[in-house]
Amino acid sequence: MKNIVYIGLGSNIGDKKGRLEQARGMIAGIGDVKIIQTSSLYLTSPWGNPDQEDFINQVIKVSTGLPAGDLLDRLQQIEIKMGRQRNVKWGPRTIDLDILLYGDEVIDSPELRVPHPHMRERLFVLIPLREINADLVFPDDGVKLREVLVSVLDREENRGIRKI
Ligand code: PH2
Ligand code: MG
Ligand code: MG
Repeated sequence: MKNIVYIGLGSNIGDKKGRLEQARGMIAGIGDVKIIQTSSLYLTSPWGNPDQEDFINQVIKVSTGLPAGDLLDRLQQIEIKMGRQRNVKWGPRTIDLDILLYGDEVIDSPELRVPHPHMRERLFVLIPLREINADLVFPDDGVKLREVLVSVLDREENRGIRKI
């Protein structure tokens, strides 16, 4: 069975755009993963830790038969191959690949939480996701993406996100 999975991509070191392109190529190269749709690229202010460069973010939609844990392993292998160091929380990164949504599954394990626990607060996830699926409904609480976006947009004065 194939699942529809949304993956968030982010980079804020060096050739950010090139790294996202390389990461998409490597994701497409994972056996049993097919990229179905990609959002635009967005230049975004750093969230969580303001003392770092702006990010480039994107969301992609893939179809895969891999279980979530296996997909997570493969994405982490790509992060490592691309020179990702895990040190500073919310700090700079060459590449960050986050599973945002995995079909309708709700996962709460030490390795992986889906829906991604911070995605509802982050315009750099919500806006590209809306570009791909404006009718999306969160599988855990049944809230609509468009409703979440209205309240986050209401709250954020400095939106710090622009399409590039
Ligand atoms: N990722 C983080 C922390 N802060 N800020 C932006 N704008 N984009 C990100 O992808 C991002 C962040 C941790 O994963
Ligand atoms: Mg992240
Ligand atoms: Mg991550």
